Amino acid sequence: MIDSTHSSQDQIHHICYIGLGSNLGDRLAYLRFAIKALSEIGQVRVSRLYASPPMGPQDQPDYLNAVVELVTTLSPLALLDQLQAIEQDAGRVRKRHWGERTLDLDLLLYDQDQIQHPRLNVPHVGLMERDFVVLPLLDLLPQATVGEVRLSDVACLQSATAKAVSDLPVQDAIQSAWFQDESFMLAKRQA
Ligand code: A4P
Ligand code: MG
Repeated sequence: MIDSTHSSQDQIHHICYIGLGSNLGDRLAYLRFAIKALSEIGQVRVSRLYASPPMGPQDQPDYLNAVVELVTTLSPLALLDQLQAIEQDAGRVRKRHWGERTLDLDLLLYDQDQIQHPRLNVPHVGLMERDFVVLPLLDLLPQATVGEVRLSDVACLQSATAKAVSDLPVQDAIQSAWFQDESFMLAKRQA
């Protein structure tokens, strides 16, 4: 499905997918902050923006979610360090499992690698069960397969509650804010 590529210096470029979530404070600003920070690590493409009710404790605000494709030379753990640093810079406080957060960055896929490490599991454990991850991932990779499974066939899509903000009627302001810098939104990766 996805494969690493080589630059002219033969430095390996890895194709990674990162799930973004926010449900505290200025959610859109936190997601845009994350995209800007990720674009400083490598080349990015960005999915549509989704609104989703919380998975987990229900006494928390709705989430905004998106997925970023990042092409980077970083190793998986070095990339995780960067993701956690960006979360910290966004004022992330860990209060409770699956609880509210200004910014959550999950490494969903790293090439086709399977990684089991005390700090990192890839593919991300919840990927196939979360419509708010699968839908934006499909924006970027419509033919995606993880292992033997086609993402467009996963069961969670049958009862999806996440909605593309562009499909919602009264979200014009948030939608235009998402697309105000179109240079990195769904742009084609340079060869
Ligand atoms: N870790 C292991 N594998 C990974 C990976 N692939 N990517 C470790 C990122 N981190 C990974 O994560 C806990 C530890 O997981 C990290 O220290 C890292 O070493 P965390 O972000 O500190 O804790 P968390 O996010 O509260 O826990 P968890 O289990 O990662 O929660 P999730 O899975 O991120 O879910 N509802 C909606 N609608 N939308 C959401 O985005 N997000 C969550 C959080 C809950 N409900 C949601 C949403
Ligand atoms: Mg997380």
